[in-house]
Amino acid sequence: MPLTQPQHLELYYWMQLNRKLEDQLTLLFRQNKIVGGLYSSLGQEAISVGTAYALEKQDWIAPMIRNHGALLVRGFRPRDLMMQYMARQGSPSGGKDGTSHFGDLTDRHVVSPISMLGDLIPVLTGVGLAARYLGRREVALTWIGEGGSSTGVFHEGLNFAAVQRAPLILILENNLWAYSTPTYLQTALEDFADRAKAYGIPGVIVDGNDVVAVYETTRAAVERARRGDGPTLIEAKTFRRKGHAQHDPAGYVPEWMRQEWEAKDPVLRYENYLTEQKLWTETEKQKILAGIDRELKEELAAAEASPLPEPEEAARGVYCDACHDIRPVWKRSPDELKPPRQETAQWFLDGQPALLPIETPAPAKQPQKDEPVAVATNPGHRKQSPSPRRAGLRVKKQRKK
Ligand SMILES: Cc1ncc(C[n+]2csc(CCOP(=O)(O)OP(=O)(O)O)c2C)c(N)n1
Repeated sequence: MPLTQPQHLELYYWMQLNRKLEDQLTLLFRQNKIVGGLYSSLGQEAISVGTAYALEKQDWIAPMIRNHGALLVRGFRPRDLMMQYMARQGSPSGGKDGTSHFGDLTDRHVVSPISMLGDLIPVLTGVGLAARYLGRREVALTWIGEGGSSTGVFHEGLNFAAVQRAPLILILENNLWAYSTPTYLQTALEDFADRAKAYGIPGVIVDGNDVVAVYETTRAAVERARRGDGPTLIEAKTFRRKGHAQHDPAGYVPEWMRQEWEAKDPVLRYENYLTEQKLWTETEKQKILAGIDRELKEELAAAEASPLPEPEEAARGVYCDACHDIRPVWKRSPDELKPPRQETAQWFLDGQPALLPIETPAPAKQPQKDEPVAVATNPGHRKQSPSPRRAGLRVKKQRKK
């Protein structure tokens, strides 16, 4: 369904909130109020916002360091991020973490980031599969940089998601730099979307600086995943306009490249689009911008009012001392949800197979006299390779009786 006019304006609001919040966080960093690193998504706002906006409330995300916009779309407030970076008591992690390691499994369906690049892929695959086991049509989405796509777990995770037709969407943010490593030293591929071919899933390329294109591409992948047709890898082409984090001046990035991408700024581009398509007036634009400035002022005041945590807090929650309930919440009977004890699981929920049906290929027809016979008898091979010779199998003549 195409975006309505209010939805177009909402997208603009989220992109500007993402950008202006990060401007504010940069000021806090310069004032020495931020504990630890600060990562910027300048120039990548259309990806975080457009992808998260394509999801429904029941869906799941797991953000990475450049996905502040997605956290905002999912319902975290600017003060949550400000307090988190300033390690204040009121932050989602109670002041225990300086970056974005927090989530909300109950209401917002946000899985906390994992710093080890790629590890969120199998985790979110598991989240999607768990939803399917529970009979819920929920989609799981996570992001990875082009650098992170060279880890082993990226490939293991995506392969597993593909073969299980998990409702997973993986957004590969190709911002041309993984810390100081350019893409041409990262892979011999031209397009990272081509990684999908190895797993038999669609690999789609989208202009990551075009929020409407990002939204529409993600929406199509969401619908596909919800139908049960499996994962999609979306490569969003963009550029990292700042260094890896605040401490990195990124002197290794050529000036021409920086300038070229500044001209493609996603927020400016979207402003021009809204004007050309007559989707807003100057008054509406100014109202949105003034509202964001007001909102951020209030959010900052609330965040700064939160104290630092008590020192004793550091010792709490290191080991779980029954501090929280970690028992599973069974919405359905455990017997129904645990796989049955048998070698080949045929497990049904609501009349539908909970695991992918195991398709046993039909037995091969009896060979005629003098017809070559494939020695390798893996039925899977036979199913996919009509000609044993073409598939590289050893063939031998059947012995005459
Ligand atoms: C498995 C693993 N290796 C190395 C790192 C250290 N590290 C953190 S971010 C980063 C660069 C990531 O680049 P990319 O995936 O392209 O994402 P970007 O920072 O460009 O958004 C590296 C090497 C890590 N966190 N995990």
